Amino acid sequence: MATSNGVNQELAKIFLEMSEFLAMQEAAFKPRAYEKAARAIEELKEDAAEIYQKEGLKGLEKISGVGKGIARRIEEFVKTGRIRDYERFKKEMPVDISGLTSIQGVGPKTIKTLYKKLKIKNVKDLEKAAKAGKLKNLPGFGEKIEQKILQGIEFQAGFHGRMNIGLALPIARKIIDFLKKIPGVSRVEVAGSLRRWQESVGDLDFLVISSKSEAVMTKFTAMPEVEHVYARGQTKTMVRLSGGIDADVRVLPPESFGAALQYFTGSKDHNVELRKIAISKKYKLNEYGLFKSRKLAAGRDEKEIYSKLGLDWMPPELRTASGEIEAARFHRLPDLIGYGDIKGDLQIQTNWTDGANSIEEMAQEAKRLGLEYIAITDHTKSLAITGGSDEKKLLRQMVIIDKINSKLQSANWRTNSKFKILKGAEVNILKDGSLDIKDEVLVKLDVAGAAIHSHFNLSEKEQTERLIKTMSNRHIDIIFHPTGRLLQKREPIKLDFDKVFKTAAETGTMLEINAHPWRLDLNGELVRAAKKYGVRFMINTDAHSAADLAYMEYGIAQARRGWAEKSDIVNTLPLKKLMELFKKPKTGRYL
Ligand code: DGT
Ligand code: CA
Ligand code: CA
Ligand code: ZN
Repeated sequence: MATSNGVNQELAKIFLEMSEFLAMQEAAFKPRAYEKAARAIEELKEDAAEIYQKEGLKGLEKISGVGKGIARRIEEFVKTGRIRDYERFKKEMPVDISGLTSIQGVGPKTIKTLYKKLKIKNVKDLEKAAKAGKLKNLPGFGEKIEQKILQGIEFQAGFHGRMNIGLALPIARKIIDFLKKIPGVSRVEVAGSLRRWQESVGDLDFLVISSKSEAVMTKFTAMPEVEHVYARGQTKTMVRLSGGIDADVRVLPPESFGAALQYFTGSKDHNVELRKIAISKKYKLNEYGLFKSRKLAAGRDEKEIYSKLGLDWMPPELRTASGEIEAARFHRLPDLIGYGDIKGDLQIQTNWTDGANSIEEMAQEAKRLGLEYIAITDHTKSLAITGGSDEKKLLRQMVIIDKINSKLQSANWRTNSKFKILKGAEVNILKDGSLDIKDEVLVKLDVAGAAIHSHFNLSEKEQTERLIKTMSNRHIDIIFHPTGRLLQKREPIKLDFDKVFKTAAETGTMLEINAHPWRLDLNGELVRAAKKYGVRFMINTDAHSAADLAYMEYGIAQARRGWAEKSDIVNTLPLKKLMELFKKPKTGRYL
């Protein structure tokens, strides 16, 4: 989880913007270096200023991704509160870089042209210019790009006010911990879309049992994160948090807590179906309880409410009004994969390409998290901006992984544990579905994943044929982040999912449930559709730093929203079983 460390956050933001400024100047390697440093500093557990005060420049250089030049800039920031190079950039081009780059199709070079030619500084200026038709005449632009930029702006506006789950969950957890410490509080839960693990949330809904409601409201509204208090009452208070999201707190008596938890977890549609069942059984159901002729029949416990209505209790991830109530009535709910069931992470980037940490560091953190294995899957050569591996570099990496594994083995023997690093790659899929790494090298990998990182705008037919061709390669074990979407930034590629899922099952290719909170790809809905074809999945974090390995839970949540059971997810297998599976020819892996 990212820390809320102020200096680190500020430095990370500056370095990220510097990387964009440097990219505008078409500096060859520098932008990537600044981006990596930004990522490493953002996820640093200690305060960069403290590191500098204790250990000086040497201490800063120990941070992965931080070299001499960047260390000196951190020093400058700690001493003077500013970085002159950054301020020079900002003066030359006073634009809202992070706002503008968040629009699909707008990169550093575009921003430079937009500013130089039209003085566009932010998304609002950009929208105005695009609507006035001023972009199409710029060098290298044209009608199509103007339309694409407008679409990108509209696409982003569609998310207005909703927050990605990867940002919302850490905030909610912090508030839960805070509320739990208030004297008199005996229980705290978050309900709503967050409890259902929806990919974005509109607001946070906290439910509290406390003997002293006044104290809860006073402490809650005085939290440093609270930016504005909309309304404050005895049982309900509504605020706006500095992260830009609203939060409600309700203080409840224990005898109706279960009813409130059920009601405020939703979804609305699920509740509507539930209420219909209640009415058919002559009950009345609301957030205070389940009543029969004014008498409370159930309320303290969520399970009790479902049970009185003749239903099995179901995890919140399933409550989407899409058949779960019917399944609960006939005791046919799936036995969902659990949050502790994953044994290994099979998509991990390292500092061999665009990751922040070394192979050893990633292994160490994975081991600490209790995993049994990881696969190193750095990008391949046609993704040049990441420094992707060619065949020679991949073979070199395999030798190094063997060495690290034999070191690990002796450590395993001493500590009576097991941990193994598998050799993998995230092979780039070319426009026609062929790959940028030769089969004779792919065959040497333990796990070969393939992914689309370019040509996102092909037609559905072309895109589907492209993926089918990749899946037909007998060395490709899995398709990573199959739709390529980036939440609030890039739409999924167009695919004929029936054909894709059918081919996955026929060829024995696994599909990824990418756990990165900005991807969640496949998402729950697609997982459920794919499962009907018998598709098997892997849940991976796509970690680009050691801290990212914690993203696994977001992927598990999507799997659960897709009704997936443990047996549907291949990386719930212990290492030995997984390797046995991968030794089989692909077509035998679904049997
Ligand atoms: P969000 O905040 O937009 O991400 O989505 P939710 O699901 O958290 O919705 P929210 O915060 O408006 O309300 C929390 C839950 O309260 C919702 O999931 C179901 C319940 N609820 C709210 N309003 C109604 C309503 O008018 N009818 C019913 N049946 N349930 C409601
Ligand atoms: Ca909500
Ligand atoms: Ca709400
Ligand atoms: Zn990728």
